[in-house]
Amino acid sequence: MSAFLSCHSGGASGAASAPPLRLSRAQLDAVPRGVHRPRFDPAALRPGILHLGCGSFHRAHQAFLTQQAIEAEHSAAASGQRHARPPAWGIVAASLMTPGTVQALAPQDGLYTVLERGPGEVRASIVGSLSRLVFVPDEPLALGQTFADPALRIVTLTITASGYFQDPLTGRLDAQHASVQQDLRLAQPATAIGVLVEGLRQRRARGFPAPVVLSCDNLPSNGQRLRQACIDFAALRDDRLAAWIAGQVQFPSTMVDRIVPVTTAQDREQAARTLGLVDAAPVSAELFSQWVIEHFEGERPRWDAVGAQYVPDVGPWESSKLRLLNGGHLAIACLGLLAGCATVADAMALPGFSAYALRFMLDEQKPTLPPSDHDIHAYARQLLARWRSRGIAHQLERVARDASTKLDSRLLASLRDNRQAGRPAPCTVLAIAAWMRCAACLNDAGEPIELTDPLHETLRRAAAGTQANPARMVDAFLGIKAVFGEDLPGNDSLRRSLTRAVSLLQQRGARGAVMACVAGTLLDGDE
Ligand code: CS2
Repeated sequence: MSAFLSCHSGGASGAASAPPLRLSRAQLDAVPRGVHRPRFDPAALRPGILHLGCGSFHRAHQAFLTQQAIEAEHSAAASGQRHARPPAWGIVAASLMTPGTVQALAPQDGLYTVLERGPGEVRASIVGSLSRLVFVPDEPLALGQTFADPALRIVTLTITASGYFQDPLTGRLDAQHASVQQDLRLAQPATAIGVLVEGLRQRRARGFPAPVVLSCDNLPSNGQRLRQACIDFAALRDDRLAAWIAGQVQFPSTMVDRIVPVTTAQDREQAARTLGLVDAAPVSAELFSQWVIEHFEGERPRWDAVGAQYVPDVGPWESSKLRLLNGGHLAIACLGLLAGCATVADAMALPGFSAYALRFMLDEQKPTLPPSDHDIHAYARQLLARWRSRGIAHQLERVARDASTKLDSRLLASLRDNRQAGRPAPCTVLAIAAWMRCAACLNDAGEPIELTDPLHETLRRAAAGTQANPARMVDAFLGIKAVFGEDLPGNDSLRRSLTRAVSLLQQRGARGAVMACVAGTLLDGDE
């Protein structure tokens, strides 16, 4: 596996004035020994997987583990045969909306560096599992060719919640969504769901078996959601296709976990120093990585040989990850942004934030988890250590991105459970109030916060003019049905709790409010 390294400088060419060369297959031999290189010939790798949404998370998680799985299988098969071909699990990595990653990776033959940051150490590995890169708008026919290859056996996706176009209240595809409507008019669809359904249509038309489709997004029951989105989309075109998808395509749910911050100029500099080559698209990640996959039938890379777990029901893993990790992240992000912090580690270093996060996880999220034998206390302690890790500069603005689509599964689902059980949840209420305050895009010191959100305009309108009046502000936000549904806006006790929390944030700032919450002076409901 990856070797530990100490960074060094210098270009591969050796000539002081020559510009450093770019990472590519031709330069692999020039990479220093301390850096892990693919243990197979990336040029000989034939594709077997299509990935939609080629962002940093995919490259630091599924593509990285797939490389290790290929190596595990290849070294077993190749012992004694020097020229054995690597198993056909190369990834066709497709970006649907932004060309940046594909453009950066193309001159590098798809190769890039993963910098795994642990306490006081960085491991560098070059990943060669991306066998083809596609920016879909530039190559509209490329994915058709991929689906037409019977060697395609698995499709994976990281498209975020907003890529599913699902009505949060019904869980069904929002057929009126402008992107869905546009896809229905196009011969070559542009959305991930449209592309996937079109690819499945072609498989059916050719009489090929359907690939297994694995959602790798942080959503509850992500496999079922993706299945429903595909069936609903297909039904808008052809009921028989919808029935075939329902009957023939497996959509196992998965839980994916690895903290992957946005790549920075420092990451690129570190990759260049380490490799002696320019890598325009390295990714930085924590050492921790987890992948839990629901059982399915069919071929797959040896993911289980490199740490992935197959289980009959992903539910317990998914709930604790969404509610403790992602919910905790969102709470820390909203409060940390108001407090003027840039990263998760910065926020976790503020007084009271660790105690707040622990209370949020153990007192408010843990009681809402499905029964399991998982050690949730150990999980929560491990999360605190992961969040405090100084090596990982995980931007709060990135965690809070698209927060309106994350609130439901990370904070509101447990809030509903807690209210039903009569359990107060002041930490959760404070996090939601902080999210409302963040929508005004100013922190406690009056400095700007940069947030992107599909409901940006709606949020801005709710925040406009209500800043001075917490009760009006809470009413304006609770009225957003796409976030709070039909039930929560009418809940007077919640309205009062949120109003108290917004007032507290106004008066004492996020730092003071967190301290008050930890001290037990922020009340929720009629406790
Ligand atoms: C984060 C996740 O941005 C977010 O919503 O909570 O990206 C988180 O870092 C990953 O899910 C960790 O596996």
